[in-house]
Amino acid sequence: DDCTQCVQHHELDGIRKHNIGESEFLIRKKEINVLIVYTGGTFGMAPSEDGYKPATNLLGNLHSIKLFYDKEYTKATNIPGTSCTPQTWFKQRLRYHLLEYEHLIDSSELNSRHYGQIAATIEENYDNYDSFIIIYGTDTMAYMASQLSFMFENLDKTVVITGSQIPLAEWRNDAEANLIGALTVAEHRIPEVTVFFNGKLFRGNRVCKESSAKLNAFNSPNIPELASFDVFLHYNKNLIRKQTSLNAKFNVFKLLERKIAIIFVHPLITSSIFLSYFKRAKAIVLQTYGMGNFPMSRVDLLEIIEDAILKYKKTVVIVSQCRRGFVRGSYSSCVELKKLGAILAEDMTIEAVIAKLSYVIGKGYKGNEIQKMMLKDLRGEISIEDEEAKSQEQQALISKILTLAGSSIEGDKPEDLNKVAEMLQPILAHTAIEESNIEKLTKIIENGYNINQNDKFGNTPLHFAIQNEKIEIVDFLLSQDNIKVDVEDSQKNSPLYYACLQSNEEIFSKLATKGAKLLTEKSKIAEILCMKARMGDLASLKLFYKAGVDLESKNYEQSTIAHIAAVEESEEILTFLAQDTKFDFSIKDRN
Ligand code: ASN
Repeated sequence: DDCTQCVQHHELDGIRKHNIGESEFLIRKKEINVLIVYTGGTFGMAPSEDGYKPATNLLGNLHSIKLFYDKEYTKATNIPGTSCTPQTWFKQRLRYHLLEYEHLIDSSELNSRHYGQIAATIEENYDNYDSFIIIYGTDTMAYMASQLSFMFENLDKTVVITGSQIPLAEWRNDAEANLIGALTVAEHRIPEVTVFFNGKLFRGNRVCKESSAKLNAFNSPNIPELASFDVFLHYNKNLIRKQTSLNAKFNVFKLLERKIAIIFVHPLITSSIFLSYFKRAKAIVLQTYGMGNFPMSRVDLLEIIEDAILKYKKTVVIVSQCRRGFVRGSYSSCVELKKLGAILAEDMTIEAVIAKLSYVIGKGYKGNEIQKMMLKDLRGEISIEDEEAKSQEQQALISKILTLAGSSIEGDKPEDLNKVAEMLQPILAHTAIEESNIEKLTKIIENGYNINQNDKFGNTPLHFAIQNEKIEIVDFLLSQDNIKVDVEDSQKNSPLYYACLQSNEEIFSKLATKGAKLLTEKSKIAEILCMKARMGDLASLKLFYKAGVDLESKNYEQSTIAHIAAVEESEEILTFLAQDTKFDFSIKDRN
C-alpha cells in the first residue's frame, strides 16, 4: 500500500509482485465511478420452458454475489443508487450505478433505435462517470461495438461491452468472470469502445462473433487483442488508442444512414437477385471471394456494378468472405472493380464496414469523399497508415526531441524535421562509427545523411573514422560511390593526412589506391615532419614521404628532419633518409 508507483500488486506464492508502468492507464482513485448499462442478452437471462429469455432485476442478482457487492461498505458510505465492489486487485473500489433498461432485448432484436438509446445513455451520463460498461447480447455485439465506435466522436473514457454465453443465473456460467473482467478494464483509461470476453479485451470495431457455443466466442481476426487477463494483466499498450485532444468535446452522432445492402456473392447468384439489392440501397457491400476476387466472366453482374457506381453514384465496398486477411488489389478482378470505383475494404470487418458506411454517409459525405473517409483510419478499424495522423505524431515527437536537446527550433513545421535531422544525424553517425556499426551508419545514410559533409567539429565521417582507426568503417565509406576522398576538414587536412599522422599504413594504402592526396599547406607539413622526427616516428615519416611531401622542407627554426634526427641521434631516421630518399645532407639550418 505504501508503494505509490506500483499499480498492480498482490501476494502470489508469498512473493509480493510489483508491476510498475501502467500508471498512464490506471485510474487511481479510492473509488472509480462506473455506469453499468444493462440492455439484455444472455448475461441476465433466466431459463424458461421456451428457452432463455431476458430477465429483470440484475442488480438484485449482483447483490447476491460478494464479488460485486460489499454490502457493509456500500451501506456505510450510503450514496443512494450506487453499489460498491470489495477492494479490487489495485486496492480501490468500483462504485457503480446499474441502469436497467425497461425493454431488455435478446441482441438479435437490435435495430437503429437501440443504437440511439444506448448512445444517448452514455451521452447523458458522460460527465458523471469515469468508465462505462454495457451488458449486451453476444449475437450482435460486434455490430453494437462497431457502431458505437463511430457514433462516439472524441471519446475520452473507457466504454467496455460485455455479455456471456451462459446466464449469470446458472450455477456454471461465464457471466461472472466477464463482468469482473469488464470492471477491471473500467479501472483503466482506455479511450475507445472495447469488447471484453473470455479473458480478452478487443477493439470493438475489430471483433466478430466466431462461435455460437464456445465461451471463447469472440475474436479479432486482423489485429491482436488489446489486453489479455491471465494471472497478470497484459495490456498491448502500443495498440490502445491515445486520448483525443484534450479540447475536443465528446459528441454522439446519431443520424445513421440505413440504406446499406450486403450481398454474399455465390456461384449460383442470378442477375435479377443481384440487381434487386442494388436498386434501393445507397451503399452496397459486396462480399466476394478471397482477397476480393469476383467472377469477371459475369458481365451481367459487372454491368450492374458499373451502372450503380458511374450512373447512379452509389457506393460499392468490397469485403471478403474470409474473416481473416484483407481485400486488396492483388488479383486482376479486384483491380478491375477498383478501377470501376469500388472501395476495397482492406482488413475491416463486415460489421465495421456497415457501421462506418452508415456513419460516413450519415455525416453527409458524397462521392469521392466517401471513398476517402472509408479508407481513412477513423477509430482504429482499418490497418492502413494514416499519413495525417502519422505526421501529427511525428511533429509531437520532433517537438519533444527538440525540447530535450534544448533547441530553439519550434518543431511544429514539417521543414523542422530536416533541421532535426541536420542536428542529430552527425551525432548518430559519430556513435555508429565509434561502435563500428555499419548497419546503423547505412540507415543514417539512407535517411539522407551526406557522407561528404563536415560536422560541427569540422570532420567528415571519413576523417572521424580514420582518426579513430575504424578500418571497417573506412572500408565501408570508401566503397560508397559518392565518397570524396580529398574532402578537407575544418583544419584544411584531407583524410590522407590523418593516416600519415597516425602512422596507419593499412588505411594509408586504402586511401592511396583511391588516389587520395595530401592538401595540408607546406609550412604546416614541415612542422609536423620535424615533430615526428623528434618523436622518432619513422613509420609516420615514411607515409608522409610516400604521400609526396618534400622531406627537405624546414620548420620555423629553419631545421630539417635530418637536423633533428641528428640531434636526437635517431640512426633509424638518418639511415632511411640516406638509403631510401635523395635527401640533401648539405642543407644548413639557421645556425
Ligand atoms: N441471443 C443472445 C443475445 O445475443 C446470445 C448471447 O447473449 N449469448 O442476446
